[in-house]
Amino acid sequence: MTVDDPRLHSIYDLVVHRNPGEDEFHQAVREVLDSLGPVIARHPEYADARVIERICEPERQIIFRVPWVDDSGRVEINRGFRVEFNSALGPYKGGLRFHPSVYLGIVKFLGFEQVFKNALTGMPIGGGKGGSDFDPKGRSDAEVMRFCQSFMTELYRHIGEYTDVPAGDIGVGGREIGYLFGQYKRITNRYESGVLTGKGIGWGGSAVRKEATGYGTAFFVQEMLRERGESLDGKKVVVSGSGNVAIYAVEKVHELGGTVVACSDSAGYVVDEAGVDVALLKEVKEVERARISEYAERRSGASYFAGGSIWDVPCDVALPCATENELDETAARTLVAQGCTVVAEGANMPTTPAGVATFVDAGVLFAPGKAANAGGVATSALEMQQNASRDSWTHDHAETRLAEIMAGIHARCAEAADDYGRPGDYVLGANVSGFIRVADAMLAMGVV
Ligand code: NDP
Ligand code: 2IT
Repeated sequence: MTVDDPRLHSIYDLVVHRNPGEDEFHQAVREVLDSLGPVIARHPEYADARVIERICEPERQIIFRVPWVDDSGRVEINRGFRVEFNSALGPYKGGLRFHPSVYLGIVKFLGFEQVFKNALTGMPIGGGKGGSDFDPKGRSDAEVMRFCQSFMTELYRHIGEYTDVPAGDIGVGGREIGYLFGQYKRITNRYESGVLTGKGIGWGGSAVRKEATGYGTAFFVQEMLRERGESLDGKKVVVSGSGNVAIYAVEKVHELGGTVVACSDSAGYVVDEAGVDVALLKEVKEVERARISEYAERRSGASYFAGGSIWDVPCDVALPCATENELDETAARTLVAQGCTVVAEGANMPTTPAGVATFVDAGVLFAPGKAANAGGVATSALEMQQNASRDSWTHDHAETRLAEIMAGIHARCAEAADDYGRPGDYVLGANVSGFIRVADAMLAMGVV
């Protein structure tokens, strides 16, 4: 992959220079700039107004101290972040990640991706992301609550239903959103439902938000396969991770006729040729918050592999749903050699650039995260709609909307790829389509 246009090359060099050491951010920028050469050739007005340089610079970056007290009475100090990347299309929108690996470069890569992903949904949402290097693993509910309360004690002044609307990401699910919302409400004395998404269904949350990212990824795969006159029926699928996105990707793949034969966590993976038992997976991961090894212990016929690579398991369809750069060139070659023909990213940037190139060269149908995992944020936007109108939709209605939105995203990617002479190139299609929507709004609003 190359940033071939000299103007794009110099923008990329500037991003690297101005954001030293932020490797994941550089990678995310490069992946988008690699697609934009033909766009600025056709639309010089974007380059003239320096839209790309502006898009690469976050509108606002907030870094703050998060002090809290653990169960033993020890004072802990974490670092909190919120990067408000782009508000051309709507309030900043994007998740919060709590994981020890979080630093500014991770939050900026996620925020940057979010801008284009959110544009691709066709909904009125800008892009942002936040989080902390707090590690929720092994922490009690009371510790997680105190951490969330301290985090919100700073964050509340920066967010709002018309300003910035956080949600979940790695390490942030319904429990954390509950604690965060409770503290926001307490500090502001406002029951402002639309300030956070991923809330519980009984207090302002949307049906299907919890399931939406994983379901959406499966729907996107279905759309890609339909182009080839195929379906998920009878397909063998491998899903990495076993968190929110992975669990519901497994569930929907099964409903659509595929069989998920392996999933993982950061310690290892399980193979279950009979098909992953979703009820047991939910019990182990959502209820008990235990390790995936526990699944294999309780399920006859399943095996656990400590460490190793889940991508060694042969499959027709691979869905990386854990974290960034989890699928490298070696893994991509193994997948292709063993007959994998479809890859859709449930996670954000899980495939390395060399991995993506391997898939593209091999003619694999490859869906980038900003298209394939956009169902989560799209359903967050549906939650915002319901909150704004004080309404609450049924599960079936929300799921129908999600399926329509994923079909729309697929169509936008496919049309942009066709338009730019690269049919079937979902990477180009997603980047170009998302970029044009943001860039046109920025042009209309002047130099701001
Ligand atoms: P969860 O915290 O629910 O689950 C994360 C899963 O990925 C766990 O199985 C975890 O294993 C594994 N994982 C996390 N970090 C690593 C790592 N460094 N190495 C190996 N495995 C790891 O998060 P989500 O399911 O919500 O998020 C998964 C991915 O999907 C992320 O890339 C996220 O940005 C993306 N995403 C999430 C959306 C959402 O709505 N939640 C929407 C769109 C994208 P372990 O438990 O061992 O840490
Ligand atoms: O990466 C993502 O799109 C998310 N973590 C979901 C963001 C959201 O606002 O629902």
